[in-house]
This record gives sequence, C-alpha cells and structure tokens, in this order.
Amino acid sequence: MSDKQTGDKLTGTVNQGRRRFLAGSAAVGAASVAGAAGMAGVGALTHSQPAKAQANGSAANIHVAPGELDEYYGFWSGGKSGEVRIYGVPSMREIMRIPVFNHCSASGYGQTNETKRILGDSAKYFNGDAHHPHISYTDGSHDGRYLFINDKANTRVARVRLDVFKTDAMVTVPNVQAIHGLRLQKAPRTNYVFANAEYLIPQPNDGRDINDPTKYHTMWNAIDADTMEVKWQVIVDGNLDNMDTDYTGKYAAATCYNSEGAVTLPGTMRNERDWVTVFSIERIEQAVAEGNYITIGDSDVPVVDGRKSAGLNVTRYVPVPKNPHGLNTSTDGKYFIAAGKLSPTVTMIEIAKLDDLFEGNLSDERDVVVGEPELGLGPLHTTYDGRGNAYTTLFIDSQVVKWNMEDAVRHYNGEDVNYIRQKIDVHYQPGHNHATLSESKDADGKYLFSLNKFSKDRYLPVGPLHPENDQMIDISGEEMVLLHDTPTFAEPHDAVIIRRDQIQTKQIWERNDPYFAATVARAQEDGVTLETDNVVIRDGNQVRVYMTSVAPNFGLTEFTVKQGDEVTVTITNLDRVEDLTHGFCVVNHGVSMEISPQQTSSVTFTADRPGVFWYYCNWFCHALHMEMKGRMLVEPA
Ligand code: CUK
Ligand code: CUA
Ligand code: CA
Repeated sequence: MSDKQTGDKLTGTVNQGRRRFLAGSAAVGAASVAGAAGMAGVGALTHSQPAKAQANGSAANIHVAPGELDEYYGFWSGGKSGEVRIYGVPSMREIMRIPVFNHCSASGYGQTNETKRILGDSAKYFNGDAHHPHISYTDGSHDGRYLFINDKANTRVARVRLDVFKTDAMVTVPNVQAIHGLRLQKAPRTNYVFANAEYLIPQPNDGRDINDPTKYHTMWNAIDADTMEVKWQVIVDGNLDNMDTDYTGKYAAATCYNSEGAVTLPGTMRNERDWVTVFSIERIEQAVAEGNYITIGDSDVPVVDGRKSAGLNVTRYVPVPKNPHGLNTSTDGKYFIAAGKLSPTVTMIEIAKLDDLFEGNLSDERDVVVGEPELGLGPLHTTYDGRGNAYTTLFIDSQVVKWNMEDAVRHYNGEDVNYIRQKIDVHYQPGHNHATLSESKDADGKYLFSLNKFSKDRYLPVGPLHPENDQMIDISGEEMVLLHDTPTFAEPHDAVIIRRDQIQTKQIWERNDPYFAATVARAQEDGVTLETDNVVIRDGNQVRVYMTSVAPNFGLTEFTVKQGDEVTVTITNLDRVEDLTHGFCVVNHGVSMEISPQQTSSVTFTADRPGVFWYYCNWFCHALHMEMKGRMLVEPA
C-alpha cells in the first residue's frame, strides 16, 4: 500500500505538505472525504494507520491496565538532555529518568559528593549528548548488570548500574574528541566497551598542527567494562561514525563517512565510496601485548596504528557507497549491515568471511560483501525480528522498510527475487529504530520503535520547539501495524529494550553499597557511626554535619556554623520501608539531594551569608512531611 516510488531528490528538508498529501492520497480508496481533502492539498490530517490498528484489535493489546506491569524495560538515550529515560513497553509509560551527563535538581546528581566522585574532572560540565545506550551481555544475551552510554559532547563514556538504576562510573577518553558510536563485546561476556571517536584532531592536540588537517586523526577506543579504564586505542584512516560487534567476541565494525579526511562538509562528500572499518580484537590485543604501540602526550594508554599505511593488519577497510551511517549486527550473528544514508542501499558484510579477509585469502576487500539491497531514500539504521527480516529506517522517505535478508543475498547473486516485504509511513523522518531484544540473540520480533526526528502536527502545539515522536509498530505478524505515538524531548537517538525478567533491582540500598562507601569511610575518620550519630564536627573552617533521617524527622533540627565555613552535610536515611525517600534542601543555597531508604548522601556548600536558613525534606515521605525541617544558624564572621 505504501510501497511508493522513491524518485525524490536527495534532500534533508522536511516537506510537511508532501507528507500530508501522501497521507491523504493513500486513503483515497478507503475514505473519499479524506482522499479529496488530501488531493485538494488543504493538509487535512488523515490517520489511516491508527484507524487500521484499532480495526484489527492490535491497539487493545498495548493497553496495560492501571496497576499492571509492562512486559519490557525500554531504555531511551536522552540525546542532548544528557540523561537516560526508562519506559515500560508496551504502555510507553515513563517510569524513571537517570541523570548521566546532565545535572539533576531532584536527586542532586552532579552536586552530591557521591556523584561528583563519579563525574570526576567533568563534574564542571552541565551538559552531555547521550546517543547510544547498550546493556551488558553474557554469551550474546543481555545479563541486566549494566547499561553503557556515550557522551558525544564531552567525549565521555558512562556506566549505569541496573540494580539501583544509578550512574556509577564515567571516563573521559583521552587523545580524541566526540565519542559517538558505542557498542559492547557480546561474547563470551562484555569485557570491553568499544567507542568510536568521530572527529579528526591533531595528534597530539597541543596547538602545533592546527592548520594542517593532513595531521588530523581519530581513534577507535576500548574501555574495560569492569574497571572503566581505557585499555587501548587504535588510530584509523578516515573517521568513525556508528559501530557494532559480532556474536563471537572477535570482530567489530564501524562506518566511516569521511574517508576523505576532510574538515569541511563538501570535503566529506568528495569520494564516491567511503568504507566500513573492520577491527580484529585479538590482533589488536596481540599488538598491545607485543609492545607494538605508542603513547601520546601525557596519556599512558597504548595507541596501536591501524592505518593502512602502518601495515599491522589489525584493521580492514571495506569500500561501501558514500557516507554510510548506522551499523547493526543481525541477531543471527551472520551480518554486519551498514546503512547507506546518501545511497539508497544497505551493505551486508558476511562475518564468517572476516577470518579469510584478515588472513589475506581474499583478492578484494569487497569479497566480504554478500548483499547490497536497494531499500529507499536515506537509510540510517536497521533492526531485526529474529525471523530473518530486517527493518531499516528511511530518513528522507519518512518510512520504515521491512526486508528479508536471505532474499537480499539471493538477489545479489543474480536471482530474480523481491526482498522488500513492506514499507510503512512514519511521522516524521526516522533516525534509529529498535525492536524488542534486537541487540541480542534473543530477538523476539514483537514491537518495533521508530524514533522520529520530527513530530510536526502529531501533538498539541507547544510553540516553535517541537518534541520528537517515537512510534510503536507491531511487527509480530506478516504486516507492520502502527500502534502508538509517544512524544519525547530532545533528543533520544537510540533505545534498547529487554524483558522485565532480565533486570533484578534492589528495593532499598544495602549499607555496604560502594555507591557511598567513600562517604562512609570519611565518617569513620571522624569517628562517626552514620547509623546512630547526629553530630557537628569543626575542622578549621570546614564543618561536617552528620545526621540521620527517620520519617518525619531529621536527627538534627538545628546546627550552627560561621559565615564563610565550608559545610558538608551527610545524611543517612534509617528508614527501611520501600519507597520511603527523604530529601535535603537548604533554602537560598542551591542545595538539594535525594536520600533513599538506607542510603547515605552528602553535599558540600559554603555558608556565605549570616542569618537563619531553613532546611527541609523535599521528597514527600509522611503525613508530617511539611514539618520535616530544621534551621542552619550562620553566625556573622
Ligand atoms: S546517530 Cu542519531 S540518528 Cu548518533 Cu546513532 Cu543515527
Ligand atoms: Cu522526609 Cu519528606
Ligand atoms: Ca565521504
């Protein structure tokens, strides 16, 4: 029905009139009124697909009744919001937000001493650009331990604990700029987090070669998933955009849209072909073990030269049509599939051929390509249903195309088969898509999300800045059916969805949790037992205030400091009741933090003005929550 011609010019602009017209004309046969409106070009909105979903009953299946639990956890990246958002799937109820690269007014993330230790030197940045969330693996299945995510804005990689849903580690990758594509080793377990640095910079970037782009390079980076230390880096030709890993733990592949090594937009479009860079993890490890590396500047991370000219045979560069974008491994473990972006094709690389490629048994790098189906305009990302079908977003066509992988291979071999199964309109212009469990060998082909960059007319207007629009599509049957629209705020790029039984959370904190272990150790140096003591300790102009909280009381209802003191307030929540979180907020001091059951949280600030300043609990905890407060008395200097 929507398998329309794709003869439009390559253009990245959104044509609202065109989409409305298409929506209208598609409905001509079914509803003459809507069809006439569409043809008259007056922009009447027709909702042909939701109507269809209701007609066959699918919409009813996504209603999760009040009090009932969802089937899946969905983890959405927050783009330039810097956070991670948790949705229940299929209800698309937003359950939680996890601050990662941003700061958080509610929890005190970025302000408390515990979270500042995690953020380290980058605690001074209030922004991030979080694109690619991925969940740790054992043997190709998600093990629900950790989620890892990149920060393109400040070149960081963060880890989120999925037992408490808190960010617990972060690293700024040295020698590079703008971590973009990020993926995890899938087997035998996630030992490495791999991270693409996108932008080319001089090496070392100390000001000497700023005017000589031929000296600019970027690197592929491996981070130890357990220690979150950068283990090694690989210099590459060109740049690195998106990436994925295989299901054996041996290979990874990244798209490069800038084989030209250009620093301007026209420059990056010059070559007819760019490439997919393939990395041999064991060959890189071997080069490091043999001392075949350099270090750069004041970083001591081993840097292996993976450029063609170095001849180390740790990388291979497979030519693909110009400026590719997404790269997604099929869940049967057979293919790396790179989306063409400026080409209407995707390129299928057979992973089983990569041993031969690295061993020099192939005459041409292109010999690993086993399919290059033409799908439509602007292919960006691909996901899978575990039944042999792939689903690729078409940014310019504003569609998701379902196609069959084995038929695409047969077509490449000259057989006359149609590999396209269906195209469905999405609203509007999708980036990533993601189907349930589709980054693991357990892909179950139930729901697919199209993460669309524009919502335009789908919601009540909210001024010039619009939300994005994430659409849920039923892929369990032969035909894709649009089920639901969800507005999202700037700008989830990507998502990962796993079954609810794959996550085991703690309901209250354990007192020996490493999240606040350094704070507990500091209290012990002061001779303080956090679970019992309510004391104020003066140490020069530093004052450490220790108190407990039990609803609806703070252990101290007042404490006295001197103007100019650096005050650290450490609070231990003795409540053991699930969901009984307290807060600590000091009026007119910009201080606020969360203290969940059995948690210890601390915050440091300067008492810069004399007078009385109230502090209060700002997480609703009790009928007498409003009364849970105290006074900070600041004596004049
Ligand atoms: S990138 Cu955003 S649409 Cu950063 Cu994964 Cu393709
Ligand atoms: Cu304690 Cu509100
Ligand atoms: Ca290019």
